[in-house]
Amino acid sequence: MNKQASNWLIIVAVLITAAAVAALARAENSSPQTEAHETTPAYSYISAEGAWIRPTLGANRNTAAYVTLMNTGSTVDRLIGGSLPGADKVEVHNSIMEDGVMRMRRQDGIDIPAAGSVTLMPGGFHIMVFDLEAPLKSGDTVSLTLHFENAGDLTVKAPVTLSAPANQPGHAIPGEPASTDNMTDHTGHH
Ligand SMILES: [Cu+2]
Repeated sequence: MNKQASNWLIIVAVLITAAAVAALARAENSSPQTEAHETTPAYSYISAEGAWIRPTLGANRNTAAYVTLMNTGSTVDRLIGGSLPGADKVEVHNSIMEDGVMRMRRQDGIDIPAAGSVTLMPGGFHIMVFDLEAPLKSGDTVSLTLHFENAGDLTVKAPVTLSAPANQPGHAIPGEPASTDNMTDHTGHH
């Protein structure tokens, strides 16, 4: 075999090896999808921590949920809504003090800054849940799905509790009211 022919053989062998490595990499990436992946991405730059939701009070079927949202990405993303099994509607809200009265306003979204985080807590941003089929009781847990403009859907487990769990932002400080939210503000809201 002359030198030129053997050089060609080496090049062909290298190309075949590269193709085989690429095929292997593809095979590893296309592992079978599980149910959970439909709503929760295997990896996302958006993550959530310390979600919780208030129990319903009396005949009221509206409530509010809170969570800390983290963005490890390099661009801003936006929480634009959500869904909860058994709830008619989920909206993004803010609480605003107007003439000494706390009112709630629907928001188009809440920006989660690049490499930053936002904490939803009583008296500020919250996730408003409307018209639940059944009351929520303390001690239960719900699966709350959050819709993000870029990251898509993220489903979090949220315990049903009257105030933020200990060590979570918004946890009531002894001697201070647990919350300034007033759910009755939502009567006639929809
Ligand atoms: Cu609200």
